[in-house]
Amino acid sequence: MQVISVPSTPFSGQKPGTSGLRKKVTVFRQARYLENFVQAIFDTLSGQQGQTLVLGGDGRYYNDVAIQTILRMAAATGFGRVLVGRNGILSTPAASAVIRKWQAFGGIILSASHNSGGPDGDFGIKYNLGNGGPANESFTDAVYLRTQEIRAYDTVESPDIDLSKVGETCIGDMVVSIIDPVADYAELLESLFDFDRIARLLARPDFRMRFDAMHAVTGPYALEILENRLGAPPGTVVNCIPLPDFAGGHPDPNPVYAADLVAALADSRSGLSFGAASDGDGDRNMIVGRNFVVSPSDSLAVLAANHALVPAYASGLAGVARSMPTSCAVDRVAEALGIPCYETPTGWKYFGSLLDAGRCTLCGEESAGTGSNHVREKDGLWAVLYWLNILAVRDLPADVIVCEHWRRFGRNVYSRHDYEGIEIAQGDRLMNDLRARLSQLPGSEYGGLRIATADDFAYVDPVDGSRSERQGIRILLDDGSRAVFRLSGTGTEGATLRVYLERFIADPGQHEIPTQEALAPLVGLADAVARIAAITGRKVPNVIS
Ligand code: VG1
Ligand code: CO
Repeated sequence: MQVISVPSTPFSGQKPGTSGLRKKVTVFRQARYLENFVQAIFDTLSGQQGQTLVLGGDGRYYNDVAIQTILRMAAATGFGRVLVGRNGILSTPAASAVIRKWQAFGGIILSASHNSGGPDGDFGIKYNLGNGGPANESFTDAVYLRTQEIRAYDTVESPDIDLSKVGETCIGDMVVSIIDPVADYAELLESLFDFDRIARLLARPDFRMRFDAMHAVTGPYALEILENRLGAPPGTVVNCIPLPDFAGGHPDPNPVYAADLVAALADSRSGLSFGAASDGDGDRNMIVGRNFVVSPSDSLAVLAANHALVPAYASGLAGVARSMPTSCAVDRVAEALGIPCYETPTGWKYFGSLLDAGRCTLCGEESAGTGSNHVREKDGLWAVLYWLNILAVRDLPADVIVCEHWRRFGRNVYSRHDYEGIEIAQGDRLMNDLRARLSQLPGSEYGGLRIATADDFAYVDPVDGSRSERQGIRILLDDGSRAVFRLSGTGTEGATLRVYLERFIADPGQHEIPTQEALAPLVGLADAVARIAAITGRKVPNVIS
């Protein structure tokens, strides 16, 4: 088959962020935009000839078009086989599972995750390595450099492939295998948890759960696993049909965008005892008890503390890892278990080397991401099944389990305040000003709170020694409270300032204090120190999670 080299010129700004390249669909639809980026990935790889690539996405608008383009380019660069999810669908954790199971060379995942979709929404693309995890910073930096010097991309002439049926076809010498997107993943999850016990819980008349797929990719996965394999009553999975625009919603499982689910669990007439949701590409999870939203940081700590109840983890955890802004709740569990706890920059790509080296078993982020060494991505349904396994064994509601956890370990009261859509220049100015004043902050006082230390988080990977700078500004107070500031690396419009707030309360008598009330003095300090209102003009955040 003849490879056609199509002349091209670089686009500015094709720099992958926290999780791949994310832009508006209108940007991706420009001629040669996607092609340039894919060619830059293929140019950065070496040895892909004859190898297997995994390809799929969250089904959002433009997924189908992009898959056809990438298939032709994969044939041109010499891949021997591409495994594509039927209809171009693969959730992020499922893609990771497929890469690992079939020992693929790597994978391309098409998703902008929790960002909105549709013709005016967002699209995204990222490359995962043969371990099933997101490519590390040195790879994404190399891809970016390549996008800046690209002169042509390679493709072949070939009609679109029908992606709707499982089976094999060819583009030239390259085999295109269309696979069931759910099967390998469901089989893997079934091997980790006590499905019989979870099935018995789901059959109980006094236990009713709802899983909200938010019209995103987890619908078919949750239907197969929760309703078909575990026998949950029909209707347990809601909003289960993936739509290219997520029905106009924001597929981000937090109390703002999944407000319906939270409200249903707060209403005793619903009869629901447990709720869960996942995001656009199926790697995030929200866990909701009766009138109780579990903070993702607490969730990670609870999963770690209860590992002995879950078959795959019963023999012990090698260690745990959390991103720096995630609360220190899991650190306390690690200490009690006598295992290491690693603190990494934000983004799942930093967990890969720790997992590969066997240094940690569970990892998580405050942004509703939790996962383990079963894949190299965070995994929404995995977290839900882990919780169900715990509930089934302990026979207690989720809220009681969390409150008991606090009594044993103390409570790390935690919240993230997002200021979305501020001007890029304002975001940069705020961070630069703060960075410039870091050395003067220790010892200063705001509203009775005293700053002990302040720094800009840098990380040295303990396995490969690679260094990542400027990963978030941390302000630590005398009483152990923290405020962390960073700019989002996944947004597509303006800048988003994230302020992460944490305060430890040991006294069980104070554990019931509402989160925002407990954090109010710290919120005041964060605003004063970073001059948020003064620089951005915003007095309050627009998303609180
Ligand atoms: C956000 C989260 C981060 C997460 C990333 C990708 O990044 O804060 O914890 O890893 O999204 O998640 P940022 O740079 O916007 O803060 V997902 O579900 O988009 O793949
Ligand atoms: Co996601």
